Amino acid sequence: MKQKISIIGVPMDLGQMRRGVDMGPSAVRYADLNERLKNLNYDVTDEGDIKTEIKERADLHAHTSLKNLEAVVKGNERLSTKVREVVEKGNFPLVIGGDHSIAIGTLAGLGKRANNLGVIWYDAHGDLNTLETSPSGNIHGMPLAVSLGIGHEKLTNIGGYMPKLKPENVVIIGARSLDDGEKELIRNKGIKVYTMHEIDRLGMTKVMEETISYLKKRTDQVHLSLDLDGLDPREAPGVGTPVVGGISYRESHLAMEMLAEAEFITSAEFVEINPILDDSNKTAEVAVALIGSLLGEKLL
Ligand code: 6HN
Ligand code: MN
Ligand code: MN
Ligand code: MN
Repeated sequence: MKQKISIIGVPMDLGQMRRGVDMGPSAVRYADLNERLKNLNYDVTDEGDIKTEIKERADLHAHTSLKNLEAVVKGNERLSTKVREVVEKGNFPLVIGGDHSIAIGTLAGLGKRANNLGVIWYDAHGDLNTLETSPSGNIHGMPLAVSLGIGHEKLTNIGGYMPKLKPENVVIIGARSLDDGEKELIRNKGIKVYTMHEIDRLGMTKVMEETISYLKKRTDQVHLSLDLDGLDPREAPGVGTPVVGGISYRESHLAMEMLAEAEFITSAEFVEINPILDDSNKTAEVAVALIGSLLGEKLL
């Protein structure tokens, strides 16, 4: 029997300042996520959307320069509880965003159950900023640091414990835009990173082989946190912080297939899908295709 999948939508847009990313879960559902998974013979439950605050009522002028701190904390607490429930039922959590600040809640929900949680962070960015190093104050640039226990305590304590992750259990793939403070954190913590340079040099096959064997040695569960801006904006234009020179659709498809073959991923999230910035619904369609490959879709 195949594992049951629980889809969790998170219409969060308060981790950054562009409108529209809260419509990501709808765009992905519209691109037939459910049907795609049912065709793979999964038993799928759509858990609906996590309640998030709306921008007008958000605390834009909170006491810190972290934007919308209280509202981001609230949404992520709810998400964390939901993810924990889904994991306790034995289902595979498939979280659809929303901006990348939601990784804080997802990882908080997962980390309680895993002894040694691993993460693949597929992204143009490191998302390793803190209030001190952030150029924007946007929390979607901080979730990986927060999950390592670095950052504002209201964020690092979501789920009631910290840290959620060990730095040696993280692999970043696709990085091509890192702020100075993020570079320093990567060096100090010894976080494994495949920048676009390594992807170009080694090829995606080698990058994924190395990533899988690295994480297999040290973790008991592996979460995939896939930011659509990891892909090249020509192929995934519907994102709020595009960076040229990204991972191709083919490389991403291959990466997902290799993860499927290794039967390695125990939870996943697909984030930063913004249909307002998209070319038709292309980016959501790319996300659904990648989810299909990740969950075992094959041509023959
Ligand atoms: N994302 N490093 C920039 C910042 O504002 O901290 C961009 C972050 C983008 C975050 O795409 O998930
Ligand atoms: Mn990101
Ligand atoms: Mn990004
Ligand atoms: Mn293929």
